[in-house]
Amino acid sequence: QSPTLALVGATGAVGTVMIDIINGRESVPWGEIRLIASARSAGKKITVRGEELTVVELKPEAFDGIDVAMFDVPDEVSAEWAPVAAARGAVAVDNSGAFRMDDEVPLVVPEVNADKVGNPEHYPKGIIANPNCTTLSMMAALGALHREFGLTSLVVSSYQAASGAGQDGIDRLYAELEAVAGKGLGSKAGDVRAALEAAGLPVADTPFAGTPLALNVVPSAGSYKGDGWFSEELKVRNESRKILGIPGLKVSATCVRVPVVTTHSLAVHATFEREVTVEAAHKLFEAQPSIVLTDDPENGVFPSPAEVVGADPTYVGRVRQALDFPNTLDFFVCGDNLRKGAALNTYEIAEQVAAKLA
Ligand code: 2RA
Repeated sequence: QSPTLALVGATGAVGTVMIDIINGRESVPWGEIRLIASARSAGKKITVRGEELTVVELKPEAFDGIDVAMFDVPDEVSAEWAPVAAARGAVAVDNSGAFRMDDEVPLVVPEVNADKVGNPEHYPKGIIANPNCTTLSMMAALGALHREFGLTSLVVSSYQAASGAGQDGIDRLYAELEAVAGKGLGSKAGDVRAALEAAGLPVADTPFAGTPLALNVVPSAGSYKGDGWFSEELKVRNESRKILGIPGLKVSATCVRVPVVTTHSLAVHATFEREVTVEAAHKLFEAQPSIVLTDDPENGVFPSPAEVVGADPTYVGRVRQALDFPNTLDFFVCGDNLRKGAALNTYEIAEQVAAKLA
């Protein structure tokens, strides 16, 4: 009998992309697919693979008969409900931050550590976690390089899209762009903020740390964690170490929000134990099906978010040998934060679990 799948958070921003991914698959391993959401969205009809499904309310019974339950909901909802799904016999694949650093919960990127999905002993709580989209965006590339050359340290700057802050982030960016367009702003400190205030868009209300995002960049992502660090930067450090299996990996990240709708970019400075060349890195990237190498800077060929959004692979370019650091490469990656960064990786984990159940 084919395994059954539940999608919790079916009507949210990532849940919607998830349904798009399921509908776009040539074939799926699933028998029943069940859509689950809060009471507010229960009763909605959504077409999945040609069949109109009714969204059911998030309740313990909603997990009865389910083999794999994907969660695309806020941390506190996952923290409460993923264990309920697991107790009812499902393997919960969770895209929230609730379990990522739990020692009994593997943090999985199939290209890097698919072995963690192979055996239920690896997920004793019945929960598998999906990484944060910022970390995820560089993992396929770093995993390939680490296997060959042994990663020892990582310095990362992110350029994160507004949709990382959810639908509110997208709506806010569009509203700000509309309010500032065609006014010749951006050459006097405070003029963008003043224009937003005048347009009835006070910056105090934004998901971007009380700072305009239009015509600007904002060096603040996630919540402030003390000692100068934001949560997003600590996630990059902790999650990279866990996924790559390098507990002592030296990592320093600066996470910055930019006025891009969807697709996170990262400038990566990675140092290895062994000598690494651009040619060898190119070969590894070309051999990795989930990476597209776009690296001909002289002719203007490099990844950029507006050209990558909506695509499944990670785009890698600007690969170069760091001039003053031995065994070190600098490169630039772009990945759709709602697809590989969230829905797609979660779905790929679910597919791998299904293959083991079959
Ligand atoms: C962000 N990484 O971009 C977060 C979303 N999970 O804000």
